Amino acid sequence: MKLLSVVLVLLAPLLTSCELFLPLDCSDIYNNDNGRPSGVYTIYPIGATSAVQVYCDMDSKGGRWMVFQRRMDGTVNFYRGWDQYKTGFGTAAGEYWLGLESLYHLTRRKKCELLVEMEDFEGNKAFARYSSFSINSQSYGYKLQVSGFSNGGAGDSLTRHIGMKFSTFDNDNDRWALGNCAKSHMGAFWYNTCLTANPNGIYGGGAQSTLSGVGVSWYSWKGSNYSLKTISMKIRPVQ
Ligand SMILES: [Ca+2]
Repeated sequence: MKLLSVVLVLLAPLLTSCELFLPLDCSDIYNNDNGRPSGVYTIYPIGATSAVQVYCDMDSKGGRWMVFQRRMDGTVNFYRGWDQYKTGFGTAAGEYWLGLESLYHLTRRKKCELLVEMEDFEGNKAFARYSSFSINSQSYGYKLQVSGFSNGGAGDSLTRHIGMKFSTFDNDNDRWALGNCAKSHMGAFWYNTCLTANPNGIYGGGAQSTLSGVGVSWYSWKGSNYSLKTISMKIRPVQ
């Protein structure tokens, strides 16, 4: 007991002088040092024990963006079940899904905006932006709330998904009574009956009829038969 007290007394100044910096998101990292480049950082979306690596985009449209979904080369399998979409998978330096639980906590604490950037195999780029983005807790099926669309050439493929719960092949919360959108479109998303966007679909090369309806798609830009080269979904607090 005496030894413990001595240790605590010795540690006390050390603990306070360290003043641990535990960023909640990429915006905290940027605001702490706005010279930090885009790249992989550790954030703590649900407190000190919730360390998770994410890709921070410090360049696009003012930076501070935290990527929660990214496809770029097809190296990660996105056809996964509920538990994986809840906790996240993939690697922050490449393709990944942050996880619905972290996303819920991040969008609950701060009012966030959403940027969806995409690229086709011909080198064309486009984006869609939404001034407000949040999701509800798991008990509400991580229901999607998004509004305030502005067009960066990609068009609006998310509005049809507003108010939808998240669905995976093993947890059908969509509005299609006769089937499971996650299964028929080989992805996981806030499916309605069923979709106008499938960012977590099967990665493939562009306009392939074999991937019709199951590819990585954003209908208002390239239609349902085109599987995009890249797509990323990123959020930041509204300042
Ligand atoms: Ca269904």
